[in-house]
Amino acid sequence: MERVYIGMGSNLAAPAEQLRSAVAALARLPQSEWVGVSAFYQSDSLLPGQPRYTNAVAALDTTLAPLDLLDALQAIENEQGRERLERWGPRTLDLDILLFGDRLIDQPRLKVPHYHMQERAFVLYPLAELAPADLRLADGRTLAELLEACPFVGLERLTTN
Ligand code: A4P
Ligand code: MG
Repeated sequence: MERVYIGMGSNLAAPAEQLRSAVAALARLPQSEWVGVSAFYQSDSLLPGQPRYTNAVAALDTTLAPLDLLDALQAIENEQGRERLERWGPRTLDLDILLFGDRLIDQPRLKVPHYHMQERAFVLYPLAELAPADLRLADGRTLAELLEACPFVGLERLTTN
């Protein structure tokens, strides 16, 4: 079993509802054991002019191969009505593999750790609810160090999931 962290984001069609459905779908993945989900957080889109996002991080233990997990996540995105009209466009559901055990993956379809996660408050703060502070990312920095360099600005932690 390897511990996998999955970043979830939605900014269309009742985002919190989208994340709740995604949690239910992730908990049913084959060859996998559910670990848990962070609180939900709201923040403005990185791209101006888009609706606000709701984000969270989920953790599971899996024996799925990385590309099989990616296929399963994309199937869940598609089931929840994701239309890929433009890259970075608004979306009903985005599921990103943030970390996969301690693997470094650099394939055309899959790069792990997920790029830019080191700087994104809407990834790091929910991740910190599930992962140990001494978790080391690929570049050798710990989660605690990344959080220190990433102010909790513009994030709103919701009290109910
Ligand atoms: N891919 C490569 N590596 C991975 C990985 N680790 N996990 C490939 C998942 N997929 C990975 O993804 C495009 C391709 O990336 C996939 O086909 C897969 O093979 P996508 O989900 O279709 O495209 P995207 O989501 O538009 O791109 P991306 O790069 O995931 O977008 P970002 O950078 O996540 O930006 N603001 C806030 N507040 N919260 C957000 O969540 N998200 C975005 C989207 C912009 N602003 C945001 C947020
Ligand atoms: Mg994505």
